[in-house]
Amino acid sequence: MAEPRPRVWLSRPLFEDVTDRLDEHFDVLRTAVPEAGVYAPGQVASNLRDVDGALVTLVERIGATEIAGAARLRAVANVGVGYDNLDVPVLGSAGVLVTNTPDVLTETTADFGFALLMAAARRVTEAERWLREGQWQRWSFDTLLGADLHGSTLGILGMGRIGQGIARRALGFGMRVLYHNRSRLPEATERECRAEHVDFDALLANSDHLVLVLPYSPVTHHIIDAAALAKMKPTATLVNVARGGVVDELALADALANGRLAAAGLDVYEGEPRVRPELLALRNVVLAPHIASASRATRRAMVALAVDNLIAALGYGPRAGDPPTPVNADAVAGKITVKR
Ligand code: 8YV
Repeated sequence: MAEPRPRVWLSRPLFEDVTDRLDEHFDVLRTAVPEAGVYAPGQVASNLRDVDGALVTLVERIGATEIAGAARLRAVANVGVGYDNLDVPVLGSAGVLVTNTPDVLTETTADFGFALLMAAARRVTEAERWLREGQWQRWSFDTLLGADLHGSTLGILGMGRIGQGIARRALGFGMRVLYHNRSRLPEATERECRAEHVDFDALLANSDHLVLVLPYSPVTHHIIDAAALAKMKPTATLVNVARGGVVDELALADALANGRLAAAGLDVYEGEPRVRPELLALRNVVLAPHIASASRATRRAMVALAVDNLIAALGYGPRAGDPPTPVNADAVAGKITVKR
């Protein structure tokens, strides 16, 4: 008798023509996204109970509680380079392979980091709102003055692939680039990005514009807090395309409201999709709903990579047993059974 097909959970509709490839190998459980947009932990747990794999986005949080009854689960493919929604150590010790989608979104995310930076520094959304409110007749020579990018100093906190993409873009604007990272980059990469490694305090003090691109973890939680903001120039711009949790948003709102920071551009928030009223009330912050990777081509590429990962992680397809971008391959080494 033929072996039953593995079952996988697809947590939400993505690009159907891309995710349909899962049906070639698996029985796919497609669930309706709750009205709130987010599954409750109990719903995640029940959707994981009888499946061998899952393809999820950062909105689905999976840890010990969610996998407690998931005896068959062997792989979770995350659509995103960040995977702070997944408790990787817990999943690894349960023998579950985690994969993510790096590289395919690097340039698109770097583009958007720059878009937010320009919009915040040059007050683009604030200016549009002012115009739409019919205030143009009040124009004076110093209306909506912003900060230049060209010739300024750009700080980058977190110098991975996306950080380097932002540094390369800054070269075209004639900016001086400083960065801070857990580990210093190889000299050749520093030369290519014309980026100078500095300590955290020097980065804060010397940046005219600071872009956050570092991974979120307990170590980076609220790394930009009131004390860090106080070390920045009051004329500076802060951009966050990392995770909301790296910034103490109340401290940020306070600094923006009280002239201790000129402007901010945010794509990510602590507790998304909720945005703090303190931020919503401000004019000098550009707010985007977590869309840094959201170009048509890139979002498709992310889903395609996640599908490839899941098929391979469960032992099927041309890369059976060798998913392209594993996160915790060591934790499950030798445990993937190749089917074909
Ligand atoms: C996506 C992201 O919005 O890749 C990441 O880590 O934050 C974004 O690219 C997200 O992953 C969609 O699930």
